Amino acid sequence: MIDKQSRIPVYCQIQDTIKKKIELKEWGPGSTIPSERKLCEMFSVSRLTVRQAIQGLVDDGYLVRKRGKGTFIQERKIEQQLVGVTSFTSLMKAQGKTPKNELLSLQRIVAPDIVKRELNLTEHSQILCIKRIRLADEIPMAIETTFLPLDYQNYSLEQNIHSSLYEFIENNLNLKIGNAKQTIEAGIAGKNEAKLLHIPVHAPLLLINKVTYLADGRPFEYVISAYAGERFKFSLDIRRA
Ligand code: 16G
Repeated sequence: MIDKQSRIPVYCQIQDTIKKKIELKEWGPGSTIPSERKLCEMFSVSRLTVRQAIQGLVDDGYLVRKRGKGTFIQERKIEQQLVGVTSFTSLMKAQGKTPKNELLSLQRIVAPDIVKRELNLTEHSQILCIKRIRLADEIPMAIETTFLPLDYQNYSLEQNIHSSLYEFIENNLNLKIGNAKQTIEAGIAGKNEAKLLHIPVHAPLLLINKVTYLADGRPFEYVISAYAGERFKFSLDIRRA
């Protein structure tokens, strides 16, 4: 409990107590914290001290304020280690989450120039363009637009699109996925992304462009994704150059 004689400032002691509650999941991710009045009673301190403690925890990313709704425990971000080519489905399963897709559109289109270039396609090549929202435990993580050469259309991809694309490619088409190259950039959500990802307009996004190759070196997908920055992070181990 709070020791007012201690040399540790009272607001820091409150922060430590709250951090412990978050760590022990006494206060679970996504739930609201008690009202200011309750916190004042709980710690026998003034509103000013409670506010100072809460502000620090918001600044450090433990808590998040949602306008008109209150202050919430920040959800832990999902982390993707950039070590190997993984599918969204297997990444979520490995983290104990239930993956889900919402199909926004599936179209045959003439390949945009960048896709033609990256997938080594000829002029006027038609491709499959699949737009999906990728969810984990019903929470939208990313909007993913995948461009695939049309050879895949003959293999009932349309019927399988609600499950894993990588499983379909490896299991149904007997192809082996190899390596990938990708870029990650910062972005902000426009109206459409905000609506689809359930985040505020101007919230941070991680924008990824990726080309994935089969084990034999043929490029087989070009993917553009927008991940909700507040829910996702990428990590990698690096060595001294
Ligand atoms: C991941 C990949 C994406 C791939 C998808 C397949 C990244 C940044 N993106 O989201 O390129 O198309 O997984 O997922 O790694 P699926 O097999 O679950 O459909």
